[in-house]
Amino acid sequence: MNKNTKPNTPLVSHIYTADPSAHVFEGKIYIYPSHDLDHDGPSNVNGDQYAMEDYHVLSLEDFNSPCIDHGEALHLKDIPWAKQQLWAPDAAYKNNTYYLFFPARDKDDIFRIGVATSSSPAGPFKAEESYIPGSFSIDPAVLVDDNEKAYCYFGGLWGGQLEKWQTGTYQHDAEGPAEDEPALGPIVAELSDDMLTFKETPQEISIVDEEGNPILAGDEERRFFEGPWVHKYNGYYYLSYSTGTAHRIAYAISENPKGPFVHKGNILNPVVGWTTHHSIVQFKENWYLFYHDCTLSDGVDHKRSVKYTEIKYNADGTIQTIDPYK
Ligand code: FUB
Repeated sequence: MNKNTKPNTPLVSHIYTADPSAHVFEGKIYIYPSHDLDHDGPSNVNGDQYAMEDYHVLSLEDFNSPCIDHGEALHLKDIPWAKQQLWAPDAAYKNNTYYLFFPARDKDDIFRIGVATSSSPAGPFKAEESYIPGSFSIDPAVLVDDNEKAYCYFGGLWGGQLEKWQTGTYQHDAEGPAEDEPALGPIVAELSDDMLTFKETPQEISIVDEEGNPILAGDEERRFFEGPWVHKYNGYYYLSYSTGTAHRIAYAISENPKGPFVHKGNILNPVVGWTTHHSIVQFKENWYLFYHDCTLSDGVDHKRSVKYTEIKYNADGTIQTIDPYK
């Protein structure tokens, strides 16, 4: 338990946590982070240093309450199909069940997306025997829409392997598009009613500029890299994501959950550490950004800590950019 729930401060400091997906379940804020290992091994662009082996669920009664660590909710050894690297998860509630969606490398070293279930938002979660058929890459984020349709958004470049799926099958040596070609977008698939499979073939989302032109692969300030998140505000779908090499959380808006999404700007300026990853949730009247940085570890990229801060919308629906250190 950590008594410190001040904004822009690690929610917990007894373990390293990252990639927070926050939801309000049963009147409380539940946070589903990655659990970074405290190791001092080498780093590479493939992300092998992100060698996580389990998930812990955190919760807050409100922002005046301590953050509770509910302990281990799922371990790699209990996921029959997974070999390594439990990366950024998300959770959803439907059918009186809590679902944990998570990426991991399968026995062939290919990232897939799995699902596990629980009767409690805090877990423990029981993993399905196999990954979701037709799933690939990383960073699942699930939106259960007002009409109960559920959409799974996912995808990440480089170590997340999204470039390798441009033909619809895994191509080990495939690279991303040229700088003057449209960037790869995140992927979306509607989930089946039981939330355990995709109802349809996953499709790529288009992110365009205000003139309707696709954001190009060389446009590193705006192009999608990883960590998609979709929330709804005033009837519009907001897709937010990490730009990777430019280290920003950018966002784009659409009237349709599958896009195209029009790029609008940045929600979060760069944090300490290479990765940036977030979620957005409404709690009572206000909206909050959950994010991570590496200040607690003095800048070690794979030892991150989850934080939160409030976000503000302008009258036209745009979001004010946050500088995490001001
Ligand atoms: O935590 C491992 C990876 O780092 C996540 O899947 C990415 O979004 C990045 O935060």
